[in-house]
Amino acid sequence: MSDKVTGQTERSIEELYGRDPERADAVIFGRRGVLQGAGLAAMGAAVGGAIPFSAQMPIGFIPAAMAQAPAAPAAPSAPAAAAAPAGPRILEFPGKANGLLLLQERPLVAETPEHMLDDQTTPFDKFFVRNNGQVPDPVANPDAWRFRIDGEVNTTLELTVGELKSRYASAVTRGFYQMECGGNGRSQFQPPARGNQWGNGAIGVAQWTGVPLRVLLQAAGVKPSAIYTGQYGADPHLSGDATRVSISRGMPMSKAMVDTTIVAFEMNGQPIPHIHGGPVRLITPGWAGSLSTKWLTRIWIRDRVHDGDGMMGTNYRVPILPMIPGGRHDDANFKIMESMFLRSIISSHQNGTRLAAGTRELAIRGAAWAGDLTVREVHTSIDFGQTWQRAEVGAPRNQHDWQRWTQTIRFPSNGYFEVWVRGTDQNGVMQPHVAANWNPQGYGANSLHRVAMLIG
Ligand SMILES: Nc1nc2c(c(=O)[nH]1)N[C@H]1C(S)=C(S)[C@@H](COP(=O)(O)O)O[C@H]1N2
Ligand SMILES: [Mo]
Repeated sequence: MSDKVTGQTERSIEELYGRDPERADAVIFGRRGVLQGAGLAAMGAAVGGAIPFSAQMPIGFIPAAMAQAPAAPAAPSAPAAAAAPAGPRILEFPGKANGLLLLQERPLVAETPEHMLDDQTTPFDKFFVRNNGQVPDPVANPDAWRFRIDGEVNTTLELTVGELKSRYASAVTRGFYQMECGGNGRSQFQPPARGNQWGNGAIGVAQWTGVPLRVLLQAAGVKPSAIYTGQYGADPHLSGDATRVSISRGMPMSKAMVDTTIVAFEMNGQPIPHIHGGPVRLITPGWAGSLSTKWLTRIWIRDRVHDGDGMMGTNYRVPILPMIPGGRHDDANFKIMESMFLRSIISSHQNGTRLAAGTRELAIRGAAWAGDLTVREVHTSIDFGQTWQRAEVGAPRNQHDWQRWTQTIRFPSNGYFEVWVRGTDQNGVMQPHVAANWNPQGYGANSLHRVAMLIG
C-alpha cells in the first residue's frame, strides 16, 4: 500500500479513481488484491460507510459510487460552475424531462440515465435523442411529407405520409419496440472507444405504429437482384454542405422483410415528435438504432451491401477475432453488427442511493433485453457477485419489447452495498463482468449494471 493514499482525505481517493483507475486499484487493494488495513479504511471513507462484503470486493472494479460523475445543470451560475465536477450536463429541450444527460450539443445527443427508464413504455419526455447531423426544419403539413422506394424494384414507389396512412390502412401494425443506439454501453470500454460515452441509457421502448416495410416493398416489386437497403433522411450534414449526408445506413433484405421492421408515423399513439424523426421514420427493432432512419426520404434498394455513410471501415462493425484493446486494427477482421446485445438495468434506484439506517428489505426493479433474442433470467447480487438471487422476469409484450423484472433484496446490515444485475439470454449466455471484445468505435459493451446503495 503506497503512502500516497494513507492518511489522506477521502477526496483524494475519489480523485485518484477519476484520474487513474488502474493505479487507484493497485494502491487501494495492494498486491494481494484484498481490501484490508488502511486500504479498507480509505475505501470505506471514500464510499461513505463500512463495506460489509469487502472481502468479496474484486480487484479491477471501480466502486460504483465513484464510477459516474454527477450531472451538472445546463446553465449553472458562475460560482457553482467553477466548483462543479466535470460530468455530463443536463439537457434542456422543450418537452423533455429534467434529468436527461446532454452528451453533445452539435449534433444533439442526450442519454436517459438508467433510473429514468423505470416506465414499461418509455414516454416521449424521457426518450433518448441521437442525431448525427442537423435537425431538419419542421414541416407545416406532415401528411404531405414525401418519401420514395427506388433502385432494385419494378416500379419506384413514391408516397406521402397521408397516402401511407390511407392506402395501407389495413396493413397498419403497432408494437412495443426497443430503440437502442449501436453504441449503448460504450463508456464501459477501457481504453475509451471513439464516440458518445453512453452509459446504458441509449435505449427506449415506445409503442410504434406504422406499415411493415415488407408491404411497401411488395407493392413496389422487389427484383431478384435486391440485396440491401440504403436509407436516407432529410437531416442536413453538420457542415451544411448539401452534397453530404449526415448518415446513411442499410440492412439486408431479410431484415427489411420481417413484419417488425416498419415505416412508422406514430410514437406512443401520437404523431412522431419532430426530434424523433416525425412525420415518418423507419423502426428496425432489435438492431442498431442507426437503422431506424428518422425524417425518412428515401429507401434505395441496392444490388450490393450498401456503402453509405456509417457502413464502412469499423462503423457499426465488430471484430471477428478479438483485437488488442486500443491497438491497431485490420478492417478485414470486422463484420457488420446485426442483433443488439444482452443488457440489463436497475431502474428503480439511482447509483448512490441513500437508505435509512436499519433498512433490511428493498423492492427493486428494472429491465432486460437482448436485441433479436429474449431474456431467460435476471439475477442480482449484493455481495460483489459471490451469490446471486433470481429475479421475477416478465414476458415481452411482443417480439423486440424489453422485459421488466422485479425483486426484493435483503441487506444483512447497514453499510455500503452495490446491487449488481446480470441477464441471461434464451441461449444461456450471460452478461460479462467487464466489457469484452474491445473495438475502436465501441460497440457491444454489455457488462453488468451496478448501483451503489448506502444504508445508514
Ligand atoms: N435521419 C437520421 N436518422 C437517424 C439518425 C440520424 O442522425 N439521422 N440517428 C440514428 C441513430 S444513431 C439512432 S441511435 C436513432 C436514435 O433515435 P432517437 O433520436 O429517436 O432516439 O436514430 C437513428 N436515425
Ligand atoms: Mo445510434
